[in-house]
Amino acid sequence: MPRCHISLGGNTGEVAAAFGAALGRLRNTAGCTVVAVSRFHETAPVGNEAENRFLNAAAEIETSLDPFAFLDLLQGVEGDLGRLRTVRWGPRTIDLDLLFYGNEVIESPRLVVPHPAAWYRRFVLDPLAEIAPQFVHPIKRVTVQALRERLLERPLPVALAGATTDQKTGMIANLSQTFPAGRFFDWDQAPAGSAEPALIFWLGGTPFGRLPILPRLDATAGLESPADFVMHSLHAALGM
Ligand code: A4P
Ligand code: MG
Repeated sequence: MPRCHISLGGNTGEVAAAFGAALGRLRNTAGCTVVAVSRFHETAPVGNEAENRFLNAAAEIETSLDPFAFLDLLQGVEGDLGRLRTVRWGPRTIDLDLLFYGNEVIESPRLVVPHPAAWYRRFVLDPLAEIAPQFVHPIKRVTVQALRERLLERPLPVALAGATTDQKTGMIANLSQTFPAGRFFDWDQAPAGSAEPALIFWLGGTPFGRLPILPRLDATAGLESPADFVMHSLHAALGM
């Protein structure tokens, strides 16, 4: 049976109780075995609307459900628990994301696996590294432990690629002020053979496919602007 990993997150209401209830629901589902659960980590919120600190965790599950049926299950559990609100009209208490479904790579409108942000978010990797340090990311081709450790370097080397030199220079100045824990540079101006940074944010233009697979990250793919995407991703990568 495929080995799956999920992340659990929440920042409203009785989150630890919601995590317990969600794991209980998965344990009681035919075709699902909860193999391991991480500690519950308190993490700094990433993103605009998030204010309260989050609780995050990871779990390993063996399932005979196919990836879409497994996503249906996770969304059903999210929906049921979200309705059990401790605060009336309060926002939902729990977010369940499918990080990995064995070694499968899926890119459909409803489901992207591996979860595209799993490999650079400390709030995902810290709990996941407790239960699956040796699991190899099917696209990045390094272990979960290595993905986490490469984010610990300080200052964290971060490159910008694509767009124009002026755009990158402006962004690098802003980012250097906002994130003293990072060291920012223009990938397209870096001398040949430079060491690979922890992250390369691609801003469009030159071909994405030319960038090294491990650190590359498409900042134009999200719903937010590339600049906001870079900010949020750095918050998540630096664990702040
Ligand atoms: N979807 C596609 N692939 C997947 C997948 N692998 N797993 C689709 C789960 N869902 C997947 O999900 C939106 C849509 O993604 C679904 O329709 C599903 O078909 P959602 O759960 O409704 O929305 P979401 O997860 O709240 O949105 P999003 O954009 O994924 O949020 P993020 O980026 O995951 O951010 N800070 C801390 N410290 N800890 C957190 O856990 N979480 C967020 C949510 C922000 N800041 C945080 C945390
Ligand atoms: Mg989600």
